[in-house]
Amino acid sequence: MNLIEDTIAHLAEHLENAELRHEAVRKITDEYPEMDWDDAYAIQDAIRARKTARGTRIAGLKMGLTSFAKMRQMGVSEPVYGFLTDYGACMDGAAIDTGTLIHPKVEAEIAFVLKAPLKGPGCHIGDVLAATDFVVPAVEVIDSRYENFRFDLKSVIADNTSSARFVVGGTHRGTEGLDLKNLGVVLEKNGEVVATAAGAAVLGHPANSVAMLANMLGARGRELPAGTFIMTGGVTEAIAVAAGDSITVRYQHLGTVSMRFT
Ligand code: OOG
Ligand code: MG
Repeated sequence: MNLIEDTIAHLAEHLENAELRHEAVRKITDEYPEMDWDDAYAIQDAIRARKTARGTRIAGLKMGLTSFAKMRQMGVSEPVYGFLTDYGACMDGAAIDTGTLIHPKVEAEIAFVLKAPLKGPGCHIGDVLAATDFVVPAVEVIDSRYENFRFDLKSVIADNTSSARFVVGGTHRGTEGLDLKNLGVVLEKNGEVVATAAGAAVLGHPANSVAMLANMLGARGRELPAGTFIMTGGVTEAIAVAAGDSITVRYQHLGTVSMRFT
């Protein structure tokens, strides 16, 4: 760690205020270039602590930048993780108010719910499949608190990996007999197909994303408890949305997830 406790607390307040006021700020590494990975996750943890102290419940965890499409889009090279909040959860078909967001984008994702805990290091795809209760389609609405979504990895980790809203829909299924690698995903904006992908876009298989999360948390002495809801990361690049847009994502074997923006 290179930042002192006061600076971590100050940056957590700064970034959380940007979220709550829906006002973009400059990426924090501009002012604190010495910030390291532990500092970045410490700021994210401090934002989480601010929220839980106010009564917010943590709804799950998310991996981000797990696909080449996303890494290319954002110009970064490694996955990151963050948390999901209860107030971020939206119903399938929901109207999402863009007035509470800065510059939202949507991402088609495959989410996992665990029936057994997972703890890294050494967690692999087999452990994940054995510990999975079911998978369910989900769309993440990301909203970087940084101007023009311009950030580096440390800044985006501190900003809770742009987490804002998420919509769970479709049908849930066990992984038995479900080919998650070849599972097709079609993203439509206002009735037009704007992105397509298969599950393998995420680290070769979306379960690898959960394994990587368990290993990243394991390195920090944490585990994934049974029952955890995990979003594995966008299978395509993120698609910008504005008031008036409607989004439908069709998942092979898992149904559809829809929302509109007002
Ligand atoms: C960071 C969050 C990326 C994903 O699914 O890849 C993410 C960002 O691109 O703003 O959630
Ligand atoms: Mg995402």
